[in-house]
Amino acid sequence: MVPLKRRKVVSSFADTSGDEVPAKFPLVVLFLLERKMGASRRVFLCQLARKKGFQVEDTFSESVTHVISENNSGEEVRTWLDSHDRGQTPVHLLDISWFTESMKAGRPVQVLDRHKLQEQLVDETEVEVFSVPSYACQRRTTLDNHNTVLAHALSLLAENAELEDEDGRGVAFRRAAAVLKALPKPVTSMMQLRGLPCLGDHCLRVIKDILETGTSSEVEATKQSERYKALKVLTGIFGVGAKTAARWIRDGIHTLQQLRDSGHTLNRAQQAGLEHYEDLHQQVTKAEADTIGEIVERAVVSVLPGAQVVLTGGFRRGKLTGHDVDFLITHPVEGREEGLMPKVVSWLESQGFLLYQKTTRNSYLESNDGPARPASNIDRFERCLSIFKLIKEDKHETKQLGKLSENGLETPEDTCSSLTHVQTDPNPATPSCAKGQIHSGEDTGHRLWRAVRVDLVVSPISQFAFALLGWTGSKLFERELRRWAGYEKAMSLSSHALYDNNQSRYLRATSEEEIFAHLGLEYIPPSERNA
Ligand code: 8GT
Ligand code: MN
Repeated sequence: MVPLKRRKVVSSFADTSGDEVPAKFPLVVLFLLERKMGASRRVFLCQLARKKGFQVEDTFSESVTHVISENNSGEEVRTWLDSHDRGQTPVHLLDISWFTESMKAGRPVQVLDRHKLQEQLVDETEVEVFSVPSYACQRRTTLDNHNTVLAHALSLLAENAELEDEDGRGVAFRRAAAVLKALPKPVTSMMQLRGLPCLGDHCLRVIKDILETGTSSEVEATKQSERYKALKVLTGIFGVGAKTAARWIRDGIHTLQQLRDSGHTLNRAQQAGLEHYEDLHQQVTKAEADTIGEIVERAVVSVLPGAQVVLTGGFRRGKLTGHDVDFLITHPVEGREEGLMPKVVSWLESQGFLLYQKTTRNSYLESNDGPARPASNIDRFERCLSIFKLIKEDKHETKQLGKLSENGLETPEDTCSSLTHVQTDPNPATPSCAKGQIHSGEDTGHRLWRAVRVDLVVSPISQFAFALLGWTGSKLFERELRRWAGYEKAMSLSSHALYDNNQSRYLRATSEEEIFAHLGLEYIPPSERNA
């Protein structure tokens, strides 16, 4: 027997004329499951029960006390229930026999064992019910997980919500996907999910669909939808966000070609994004990230000896590929990093490494509202969003050319001079010639370079630990850290600092470990922040 909890007693209901009449049996609220019963039989039985003075709900709700089904197993009804209210609401799960006997008696008959659905066929003590902490920053999430299909499905719905500029829904799906990624085993039954955090009705429906049929109709429909495809293509252009893409779609633009033909004015970032579209959609490998790291390091130490470069983002979390490469730059002497970014950018530009760059100056030095409480979540470091020109390390071709140095790195000037006879591009190393002559439609197989998105951020050493934590990700892990800090600790965390509202002061930290300790969290290493 499923225990009945006290619930709000419905003491009246509307009769067919719409008038409120006192309920004959106020403690009994029926719900008839259409599954296997059929819609018309259900309508007939509901009318019959109402005529006899029973309260019958058309849709399942908290107030239902008796669920009646026909030809369903207890497990089937339980699964259905789980997908509706997380299976927490105690109700009688009854066979139609209880209903017919009650109709005959003109009152609810006593619930006997033979009326109850045999749902204990599955011994609940043998089903492993999962449990995970609520915040992603309290959990260890590695790159591998036991529920990739479910997590992918929910991530796709998250992506779709974000593409529709509905960030709240996006975060809800991301949180649910992260919970599934953190489970110790594959999910095989809805029962295992009871009591898990962040799994709302919508997510449970999707999971149930996949467990029962192998796919989710909603996910499949989303993937096929023209709007999703168009939003994905258009926001896939570097420099194009959800709002711009939606505007273009309203103008009838769904493809890159339609955008090119439309005559819409694109800003500099979008032009570069469109020009290098295909390259920027190729995953960046760890080897490529390391090569770029060596170049950035050369740039940084040549303009400021002693300065340090750290690979952050997904690669620091152990990912083998990424959509871009993120670096954090600092100098052990506070203040020496000031003005570093323009010099690094000039060096890289002079060497022909940049196809595009936009540098934002830092704003934390000028502001007076304190570094931990910026007006928005966007941080205020000196930052450079760029598109790098990376010489491909093709062993075959480089051997033929015989020009690469031992570590596979070569200055672009060398490449340029050595390649003039095999490329139509007279000077492929300079950004200007790349811009003029390379089109995104070009067969990249014949080119000896590729475009790669690279983000550079400069931080003073005093903020370095916070910046490192903030730029390592994942995005959800960061969001959860800030939520934890705010809701659980009355602190505010940013990529610049940690402010303790209780003590009205900033908490210093020189390592990520110290920040976790300030937050009262167990330290989670980067490779386990893949929420
Ligand atoms: P990827 O493989 O797709 O590149 O995956 P990723 O490296 O994890 O994602 P990303 O989009 O490159 O972001 C890397 C980290 O930088 C994330 O933790 C993200 O939260 C952080 N990040 C931004 N922009 C900003 C920003 O403006 N301020 C701060 N503090 N962090 C940011 O992407
Ligand atoms: Mn990244």
